[in-house]
Amino acid sequence: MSENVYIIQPIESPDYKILQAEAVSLIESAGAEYAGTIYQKIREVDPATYIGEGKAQELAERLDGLDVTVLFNGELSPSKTQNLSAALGGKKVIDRTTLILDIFALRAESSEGKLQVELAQLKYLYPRLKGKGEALSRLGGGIGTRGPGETKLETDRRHIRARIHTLEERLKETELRRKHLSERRKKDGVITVALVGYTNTGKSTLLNTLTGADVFTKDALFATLDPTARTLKIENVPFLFVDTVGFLQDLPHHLIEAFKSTLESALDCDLALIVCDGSGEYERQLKTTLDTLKDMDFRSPYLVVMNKCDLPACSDAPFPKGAICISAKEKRGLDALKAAVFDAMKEHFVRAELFIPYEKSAEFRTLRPLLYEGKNEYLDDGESLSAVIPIIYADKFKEFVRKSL
Ligand SMILES: Nc1nc2c(ncn2[C@@H]2O[C@H](COP(=O)(O)OP(=O)(O)OP(=O)(O)O)[C@@H](O)[C@H]2O)c(=O)[nH]1
Ligand SMILES: [Mg+2]
Repeated sequence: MSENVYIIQPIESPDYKILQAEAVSLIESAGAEYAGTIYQKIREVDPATYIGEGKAQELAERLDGLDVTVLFNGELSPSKTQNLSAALGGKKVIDRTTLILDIFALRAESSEGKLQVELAQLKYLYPRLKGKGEALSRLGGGIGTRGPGETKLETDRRHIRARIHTLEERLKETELRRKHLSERRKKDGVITVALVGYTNTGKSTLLNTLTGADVFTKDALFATLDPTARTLKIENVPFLFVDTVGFLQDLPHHLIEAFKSTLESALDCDLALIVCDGSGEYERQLKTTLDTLKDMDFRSPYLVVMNKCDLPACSDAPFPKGAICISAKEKRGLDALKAAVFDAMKEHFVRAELFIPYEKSAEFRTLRPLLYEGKNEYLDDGESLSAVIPIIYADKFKEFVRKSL
C-alpha cells in the first residue's frame, strides 16, 4: 500500500498554485498518493511550528485519524520539522527537499549518483530525524527515508559520521576520474552539447531520438538523475550530447550543491540546448533554467528548444525569437535543430573543398584522420574531397584547400 501525503502550501509566492500542482507531481513521482492540501499565508514565521499554532491545530483536527504524511512545500529546519510533527499528533512531517531527495534515491543509477544521494540524505535528513530514533525505525523505508543502493539510513550517530566521511572520500575519487575523462575529451577536440532544462520537458526523449540512446524517460519529475552522453554526427562531425538532471522552480540549494560536480562537468560544454515544454509553462521553465544556470556561473552559448510541438497548445504560442520548435516524440524539426547546432558551433570548423594530388597522397594519409570527410571523387591527377576541418587543424590543410565554403 502506498503512502498518502497531505500538502501544506504557503501562499506567499505568486506562483503558489503552480508550486502546489508541482508538489502533487512530486508526490506521485515518489510513488505516493496525494491526499489533499491546506493553504496557509505565513505573515510571520512561527518560531516553533513555522505555520503557527492555530493553523497547526486546524490541520491536526482535519487530519485526525487519517494515516497521512504531511509535506510542507518549502524548506523546514530540523527543529521546526519536529515541532510541527508534535503539533500534528506525531504525524510524519517532511519538507520539499526531503521529498525530492526521496525521488532521487529511487532514480539514482550510477555509482556516483548513488553516493551523492546518500550523502545528501545523510547530511539533510539526519538532523531532521534526530531525537526520533524510535520514530525512524517505525517509519522504516517509507517516503522521505528511502536510501539508495543497499545502504539504509542509519540511526547511530557515530556510524553516520563515519559513513559521511567514507562517502566524501569516494566521491572525491569519482570526481577526479570524471575530470580526467573530460580533459581527455577536450584534448580530442570533441564538441559537447548539454541538454538542460526544466524537469519533464523531454530532454531524455530528445537524446534518445537523436542518438538512439535508451535513456529512461517517464512522465514524472526527475526521471533522469545521472548524466548520459551519446555521440551524434552532424555533417559527419561527431558531437557529444549530454543529458542532465532537470531543474525545478525553487530547487532547494542543498540539492544543487549535492549534484553540482556532476552538473558542472555537463555544463562545461561548448553549447547548451535549453529544452522547454512548448505546450506548457515554457516562460517560467526558461526563466527557472536561466536563473539556475546563472547561479552555477554558466557561460557557454545556448539555444532555446521548444519541445512537444505536436501538442495543440503549441500551435499559436508566442515563443521567444530564435526558439527552435521540435517534437522529440514525433521526430519533427530535428533537421532544423541539427543545422542550428552546427551553425552555432561553426566557428570551430571550416568547410572546405580540398584537392590532393596523387603524389601527395602518402603525406595526406597522416592528416586525414583529423578532418571529417564528405563526398570525394578520384580525378585524373588527384582526389577531390569536401570536408569539415576543425579550426585548430586548419593550418595543416592549407596547401590542399581549393575553396573554403
Ligand atoms: N507529446 C509529446 N510528449 C513528449 C515529447 N517529448 C517527450 N515527451 C514526453 O514527456 C515526458 C517526459 O519526457 P522525458 O524525456 O523523460 O523528460 P526529461 O526532460 O528527460 O525529464 P527529467 O529527466 O525528469 O528532467 C515523457 O512522458 C515523454 O514521453 C514530445 O515531443 N511530445
Ligand atoms: Mg530525463
